[in-house]
Amino acid sequence: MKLSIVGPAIPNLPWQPKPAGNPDIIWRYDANPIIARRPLPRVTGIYNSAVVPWQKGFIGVFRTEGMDRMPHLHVGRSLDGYKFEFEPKPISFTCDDPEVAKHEYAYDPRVTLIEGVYYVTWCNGYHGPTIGVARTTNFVHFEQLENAFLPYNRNGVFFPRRFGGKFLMLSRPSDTGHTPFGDIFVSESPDLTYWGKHRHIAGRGWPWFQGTKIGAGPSPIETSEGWLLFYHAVTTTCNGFVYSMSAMLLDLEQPWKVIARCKEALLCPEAPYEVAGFVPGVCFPVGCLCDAATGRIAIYYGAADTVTALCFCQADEIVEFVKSNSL
Ligand code: BMA
Repeated sequence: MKLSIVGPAIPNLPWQPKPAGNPDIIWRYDANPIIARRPLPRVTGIYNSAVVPWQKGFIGVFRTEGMDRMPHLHVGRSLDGYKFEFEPKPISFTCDDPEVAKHEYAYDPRVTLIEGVYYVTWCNGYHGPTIGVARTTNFVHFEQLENAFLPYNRNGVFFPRRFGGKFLMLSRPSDTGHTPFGDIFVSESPDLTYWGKHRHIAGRGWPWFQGTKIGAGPSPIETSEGWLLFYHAVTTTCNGFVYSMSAMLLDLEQPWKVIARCKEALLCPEAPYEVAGFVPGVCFPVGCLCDAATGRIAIYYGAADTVTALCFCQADEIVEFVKSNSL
């Protein structure tokens, strides 16, 4: 299969080849975690965060968690994609409507470049979790737009292009708590204010690794075989939820149609930093860099709701694997 990818070449992508003899499709960076505990004064962890190419390096929106355990969003910058420096203060959004500007907390940000503008989506506390939306062109000024959906919703993720002039966003309707259910839907908007045409994409279910809930990870990657979507898949054990990572392929023009969906997890919590932390047993993919020239993919994921880690895969290998190991 000769796979082509729509997106930028990222020659300085963080990358480590798969170790010889490793049978996995996704492999971990050997110096994980890249963002360890206590990354800023009075911050207990940075995890579940998004990174994009920026000038000669990288920039991102990061989820911090303070000593009060409240999550906020901070800008972080990096030359090499491994080592980040963080703004000590949370992002201060400008917003025309004081009602929309009220937010109680912000977590799990995604960043998507659409037509030269960076859109940030996150889980926004507005009478319960919903999807906050903001845009920026410089990562200094952020304009907050309408919340995309009614509470309760999480894991709002834009597609990186419009479809017939409309924006498309993935999301996962939820509840106010830790949500023992969850499927992935897509919704469209002509103007980022009004959202509709909600379509079901994929549900939780068989087999067990995704029996409880699933949610979109980073923005889907456009490939000649379909949109490659990494997602978190949750199972319930006698000790609570366990979050793994898997992938599916969506139709290029009607992305609510699933072309193939992997029948197993591609990354399960097993490294020490994934199984020990504030919430043991969590691999939560949120940011992704894909070098269109080589098909190399680097995924930023939160580990154990405590630290940020990196893993890698090759686009053609993962697409082939998902297609030949589909449900
Ligand atoms: C989800 C979100 C994520 C978190 C995960 C595991 O509901 O809160 O931010 O990583 O639970 O605790």
